[in-house]
Amino acid sequence: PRPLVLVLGDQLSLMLPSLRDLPANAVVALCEVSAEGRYVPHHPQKIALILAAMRHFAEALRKRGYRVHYSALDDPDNTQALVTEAQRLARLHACDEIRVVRPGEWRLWQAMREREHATLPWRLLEDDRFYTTPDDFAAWASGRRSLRMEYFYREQRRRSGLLMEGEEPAGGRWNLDHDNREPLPTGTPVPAPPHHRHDTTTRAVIALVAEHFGDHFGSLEGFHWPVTRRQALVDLRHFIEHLLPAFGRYQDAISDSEPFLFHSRLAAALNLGLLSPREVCEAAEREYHEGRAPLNSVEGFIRQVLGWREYVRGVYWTRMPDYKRGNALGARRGLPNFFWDGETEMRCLRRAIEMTRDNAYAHHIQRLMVTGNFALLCDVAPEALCDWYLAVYADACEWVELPNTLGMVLHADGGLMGSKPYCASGKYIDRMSDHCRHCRFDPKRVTGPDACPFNSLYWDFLERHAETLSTNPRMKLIYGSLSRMSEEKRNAMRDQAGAFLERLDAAPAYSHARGQ
Ligand code: DLZ
Ligand code: SF4
Repeated sequence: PRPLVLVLGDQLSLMLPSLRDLPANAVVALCEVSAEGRYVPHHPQKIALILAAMRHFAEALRKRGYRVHYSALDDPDNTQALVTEAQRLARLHACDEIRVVRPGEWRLWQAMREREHATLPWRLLEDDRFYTTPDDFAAWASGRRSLRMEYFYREQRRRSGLLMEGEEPAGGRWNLDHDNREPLPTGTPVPAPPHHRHDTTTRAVIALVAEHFGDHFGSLEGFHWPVTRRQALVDLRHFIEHLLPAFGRYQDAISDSEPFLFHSRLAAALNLGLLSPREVCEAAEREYHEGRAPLNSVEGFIRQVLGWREYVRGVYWTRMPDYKRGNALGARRGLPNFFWDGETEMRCLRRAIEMTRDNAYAHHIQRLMVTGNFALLCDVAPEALCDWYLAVYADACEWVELPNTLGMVLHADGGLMGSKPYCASGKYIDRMSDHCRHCRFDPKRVTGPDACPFNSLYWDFLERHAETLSTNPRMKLIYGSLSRMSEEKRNAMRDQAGAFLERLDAAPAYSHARGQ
């Protein structure tokens, strides 16, 4: 047999199962295709990151003696879609099968699986770059009524031995989240992220992306992503030495001026294959054992990688394709136009969107409690918000983006992942950030021209969805407060929110949303 091994843009690891035990005549293919850049209008930095990392990875493979065919975006013969391009290359090199590791998206997985028995057959291999496979997750989930991440995570701790003292969790507690909710005190210095020098390959890719995808939302200027394993390791070391100790405390903080705070920003490198989850978890654990980072930081970080990341991937692969159609709250609104240009007077939203435009990144709590919370309160359709998150974040692959957005942010999976929606009023944002100081709205007012829109939207959301949410035991307290409010106050809030939503709907559609 003579296989063509297709390596996708988010599979850039030398440990990839399809690269092991290859016959000497095998051809490894990497394909830059415009279809993958456009099915949602990806942020130009995200496309540049993937293409630059692919080109560097192809070089690394060649150096190790692999025979590589690299389809560049502007090759005249390029068919510009992954499946057709792999088939073209297989024929070109007289290969009799195409091997590929499970891709990160149902759409591609399905297209490849349909060709398993074709004349030129596709062979799908399991991706073992994770702590768990979809089968492991299915085995854990079977027979359980609820799929709470916390129980999955504890089992992962036991299985991996991370932060374990015998049978017990290190420090006596599984979860130290309570210590991880401090706002950032004014003037706290935040270490600057490492800057990677752009070599000729990276520079060429940035120019190529500007030419082909320059009309997409997002700036290319501040491109700072690691595009090789070596650069990714520099970022890992930077996180471990300079950010991890304070990561826990300020995990939920939001800053008007600092886009990265103490977050690792390692997700993009992890999701592309430049780093492995094991090496980052083990590096963090070491800091705890050597006394250089506190347990709340290390546990918080390991929970994200060993717990959440594996958990959402399990949810994705065991629930697709139905999962993507979930819309438990019947949300139908289109995405507000300012998600594409930041033109809003709401300071917190404006800054989250500007930071997204500049960096192809916003941290977890901006995604969940600012842009996400706003979309939840306004009944934005899951599909519209999910497409936006998938497009604009450098780390977004559908397996991780979809459950986080549709399930966690929008509660559109009916509570499979989260026991209650993460809805919050302006009070929360005011407590966790310094945005409100720079905002023309007042987070303490609920009605009137200066009132923070989050406040009336919050109560109006709870009223609109009372039938679905008020019986939820975790929402009891808040529905109690709502029912104690006077009819007059409730009417005023309803009017305030209604007028806001009307204005939102009246704004003209933004024509560049899909790069037209
Ligand atoms: C996101 C992306 C982009 C923009 N371009 C490419 C590409 O040209 N070639 C490629 O192999 N992969 C690309 N990707 C990543 C794929 O979309 C990704 O592999 C699937 O979405 C599965 O996660
Ligand atoms: Fe955001 Fe409201 Fe604060 Fe303005 S007042 S920054 S809209 S939370």
